[in-house]
Amino acid sequence: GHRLTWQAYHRLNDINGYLDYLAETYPELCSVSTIGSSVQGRPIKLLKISNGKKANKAVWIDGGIHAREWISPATVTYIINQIVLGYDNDPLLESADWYFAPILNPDGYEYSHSVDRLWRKNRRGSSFCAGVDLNRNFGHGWGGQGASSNPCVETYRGSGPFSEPETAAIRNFISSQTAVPWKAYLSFHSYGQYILYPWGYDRTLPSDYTDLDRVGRKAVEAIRQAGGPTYRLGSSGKLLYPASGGSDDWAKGQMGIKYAYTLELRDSGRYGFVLPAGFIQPTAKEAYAAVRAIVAEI
Ligand code: 0X9
Ligand code: ZN
Repeated sequence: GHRLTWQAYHRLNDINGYLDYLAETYPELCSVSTIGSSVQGRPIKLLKISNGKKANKAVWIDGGIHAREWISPATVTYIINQIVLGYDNDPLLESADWYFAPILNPDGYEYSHSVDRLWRKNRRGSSFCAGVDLNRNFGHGWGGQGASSNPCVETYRGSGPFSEPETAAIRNFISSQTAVPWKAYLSFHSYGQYILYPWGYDRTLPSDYTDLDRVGRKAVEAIRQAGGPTYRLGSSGKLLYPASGGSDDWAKGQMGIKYAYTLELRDSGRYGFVLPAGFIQPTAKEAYAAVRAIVAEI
């Protein structure tokens, strides 16, 4: 294992090597496991950061659901680094058990590095109309608006809910941890600078949306305090567009994790998905501020 730089976008093996490095270097605090395998057999790795205190709240953070959104895994690993280095003597960090899956779509991520920079889906199937949009494949309202039944489309939902090993891996892991008191589910995407909460499958709001809005406002404020741009806040279905089968809807609707958010990182369209590496550090820094603000409130 080895460290990362956050001055360049790293390949899957380097990111997985970084997780191994943390588990080797901080064995009391960090542990790595593999929660599943991709269509092409690549491991989906999970890093847990915990001091073992029973009263801790549990926070899930994932990245890399969409292959081309490289700022997402870069930001998630940056947040991991900040938490590990700052863990001792920071009551906010110590009050949580942290679960990180930085790259949920490893096949697509590698494909976007080696073949097609703008690849989005996983790598199900062969060259002709390959791939399932993993963020249309989760099982809450699967098959509804904003998801396609056509494999040739960028938002192809798959043959059924959790048909893909990548979405099944996270479903199996989170639903197996029945004793874990999940409080937040945070999924990092790009781009657009949004903090989104359920529902995404249509324009309705959850009954407790005022809580999600209040905590989301703290995150928006923290990003601005950290020197970042003003992120927009709202429900996915109303602020962005209705899109069914998303991970956030599943986390809230099926797993009962109250504070479920999708964070759309920088930028607002100048570079879009092809955000230059020089933006990794400012983007990740403001995202870490947002995570702290959310965890402080829940
Ligand atoms: O469309 C998506 O999957 C997300 N935007 S992205 O540009 N990263 O593809 C937004 C997902 C919001 N959540 C739900 N629709 N459930
Ligand atoms: Zn995305």
